[in-house]
Amino acid sequence: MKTALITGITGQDGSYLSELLISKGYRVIGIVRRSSSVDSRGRLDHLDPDVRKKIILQYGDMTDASSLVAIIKRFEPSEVYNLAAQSHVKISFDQPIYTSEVTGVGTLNVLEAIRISGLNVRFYQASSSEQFGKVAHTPQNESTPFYPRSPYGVSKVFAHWITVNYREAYGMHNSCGILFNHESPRRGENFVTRKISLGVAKIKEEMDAELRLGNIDSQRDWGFAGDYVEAMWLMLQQEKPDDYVVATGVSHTVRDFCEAAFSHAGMDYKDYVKTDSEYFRPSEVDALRGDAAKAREKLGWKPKTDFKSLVGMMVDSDLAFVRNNFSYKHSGFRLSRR
Ligand code: NAP
Ligand code: F7E
Repeated sequence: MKTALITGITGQDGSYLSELLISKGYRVIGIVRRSSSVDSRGRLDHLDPDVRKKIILQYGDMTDASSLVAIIKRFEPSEVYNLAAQSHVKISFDQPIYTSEVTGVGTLNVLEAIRISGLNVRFYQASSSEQFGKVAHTPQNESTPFYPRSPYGVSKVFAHWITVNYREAYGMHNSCGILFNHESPRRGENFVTRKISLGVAKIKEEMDAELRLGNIDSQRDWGFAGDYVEAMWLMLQQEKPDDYVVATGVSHTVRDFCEAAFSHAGMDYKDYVKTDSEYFRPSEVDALRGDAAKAREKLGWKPKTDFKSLVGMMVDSDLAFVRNNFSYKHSGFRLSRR
C-alpha cells in the first residue's frame, strides 16, 4: 500500500485529494494545525465515513520544521502533496510576513524534512496562476514569466523556485502544478465564487438583501477542484518530475459569475450586487487565462466541468446549505469581510 502525506488536508483541495487517493488504495496521512476548536475539519467531517476512517491526522504546522521532520520520519510517505498555505490573496496584504512564512518558507521546511529523511519521495507543490500576476501574455503557459502582484503571489514564486531548485540540486522528484482558480461547494466562504453562491442563496431565502463585492471586472479561468486534484496525482505518477499549467482555457469576469449564479436561482444580479471599495486590493491581477496543452498532452488531463455546471453546482449546494442549516439561519452569523 502506498502512503501519501497531504499538508493542507483540511482545505478545499485537501478534501478532494484525500477522497481520490483513498479511492486508489493509498494510506493517507494529513497534517492539521492545532486550533482551539475542531471546526477547521468540517470538510473532512462530511466525507463518506468509509473514506474518513482511512485518513490518519497528525498535528503539525508549516512553520514548525521539527513537526514536519517527525511526521515524515514516522510514516515514510512515498508521495507528499504540499497544499498548505495562507491562500487568500487579499488577506496576504494584511498578513504579509505570516503569509511568506507559511506559504513560502513553509514549503522549504517540507522540502528540507524530505531531504534530511533521505527517503525516495515524490513531491507535489501547489503553485498558482497568481505567480503570473501582471501577465506578460495571454494565455499563460509554463514559459510565461512570473510577475506576482501580492505577498501571496510573491511567496508562491519563492515556493515554486525552491521546489525547482531542490529538483535540480538534489535530484528530487519535485513537480509544480501551476493551477488556475478552481472552485467547488467546499471553497472557503471568502473567495469570490463561494461568496457569490452563498450570497445568492441567502438573498433567495430572504436572509440578506444585497451582496457587496469589489472589482467585478476582473477575469479568472475557473475550473472545478474535483477535476484539478486528478492532475496533481497524475504529475506524481510520471517517471520524470516536471511543471504543468492546469486550467480550462476559458475565462470569465466576476460579473459573468454573478450573472450566471443569480440567474440560476431565477434572479437578476443587477438588482442585488453592489460594489464596495473595502473589497478592492492594493494591487490587482486583472485577467488570467491558462493554456493547459502540456498537461493535456503529457498527463492526458483535461477538465470535465464547464463554467455553467460549476456555477449551478455551487448555487444548488448553497441553497440546500442555507435551507437546511437551522443554526446558520438563526445565529446572526456574518461572513468574514474579504
Ligand atoms: P485552502 O482551502 O485555503 O486550504 C489551505 C490549507 O492549508 C488548509 O488545510 C489550512 O488549514 C492549511 N494551512 C494554513 N496554514 C497552515 C499552517 N501554518 N500549517 C499547516 N497547515 C496550514 O486552499 P485550497 O483552495 O485548498 O488550495 C490548496 C493549495 O493550492 C494552496 O496552497 C493554495 O495556495 C494553492 N492554490 C489554490 C488554488 C485555488 O484556486 N483553490 C489555485 C492555485 C493554487 P486550516 O484548515 O487549519 O486553515
Ligand atoms: O478573487 C475579485 C478579486 O479571492 C478572484 C486563491 O485560491 O485563486 C485564488 O485567488 C477575483 C479577484 O481568488 C471580491 O479582486 C471581487 O480579482 O476568489 P478570489 P484569487 O485572488 O484569484 C488563486 C489561483 C490562488 O492561488 C489563491 O490561493 O475576484 N473580487 N470582489 C473579490 N474577491 C473576493 N475574495 N471577495 C470579493 O468580495
